[in-house]
Amino acid sequence: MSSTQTTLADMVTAIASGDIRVIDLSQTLGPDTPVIMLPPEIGKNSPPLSIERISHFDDDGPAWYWNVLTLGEHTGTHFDAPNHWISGKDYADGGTDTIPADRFIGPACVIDCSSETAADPDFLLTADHVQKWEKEHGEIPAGAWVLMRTDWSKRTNGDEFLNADENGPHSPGPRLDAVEYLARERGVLGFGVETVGTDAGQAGMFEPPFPCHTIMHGANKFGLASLTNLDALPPKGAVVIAAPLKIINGSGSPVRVLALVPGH
Ligand code: 23J
Ligand code: MN
Repeated sequence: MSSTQTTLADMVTAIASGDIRVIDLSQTLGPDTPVIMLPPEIGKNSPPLSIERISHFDDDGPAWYWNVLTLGEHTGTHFDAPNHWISGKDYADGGTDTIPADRFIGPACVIDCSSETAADPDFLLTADHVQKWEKEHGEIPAGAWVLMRTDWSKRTNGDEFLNADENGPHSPGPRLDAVEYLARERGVLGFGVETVGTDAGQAGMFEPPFPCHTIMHGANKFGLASLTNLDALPPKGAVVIAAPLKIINGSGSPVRVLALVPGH
């Protein structure tokens, strides 16, 4: 066997034995899944997911059960493609159907912001914070998923998850300098979060607005939103697989995100 064949064979053996564990980073997707709520003055909103039954072992289909889904591309645990944002709209490989499949797999760097976020729901991750992580764990490699752990996924109540008041939503996210550093100095694959979108709740009022979407997608990078179980990942050493549906010219899609981690 070639060494690559050995690597793959070892991998499936290790998954079967539990030496490599598979951690599901996806939330269950349903009609109650929280969807981002944009102020109507800035744009139209995405509806919640709805499920319509076609048949359930009945007159409409005696031996089969199936449903029709109606949902936005950016619902629940989902992937943001570069063409989702005006800054990334012209990449020939920037849609869900044109992104090369090898870009759906990458090493993960997990930055734990859970204590900061517990103290301040509007906490912003800075470039300085990222560099402190690098001093401890080593340089973020090119092509890495950078995942911001906030424990926000533990807010299982939709109102607490969106956390809006009269001034809009309050949830953590990255500051402009952090996303510039990750996209330009580190060449990451993308940025993933536990919150409803990759930008902070208040980011519509930042300059530029929605810096994570603007900078990451402008650099042909991806986003992952509404992740869970980031507290089960090591700071480095996990491999993340996040492959969106191959929607024609899609701007994103719900996705089953898997992390492979050392089991012992
Ligand atoms: C549309 C407009 C603003 C934002 C978003 C979508 C998302 O967060 C998203 O799901 O990509 S901030
Ligand atoms: Mn999105």
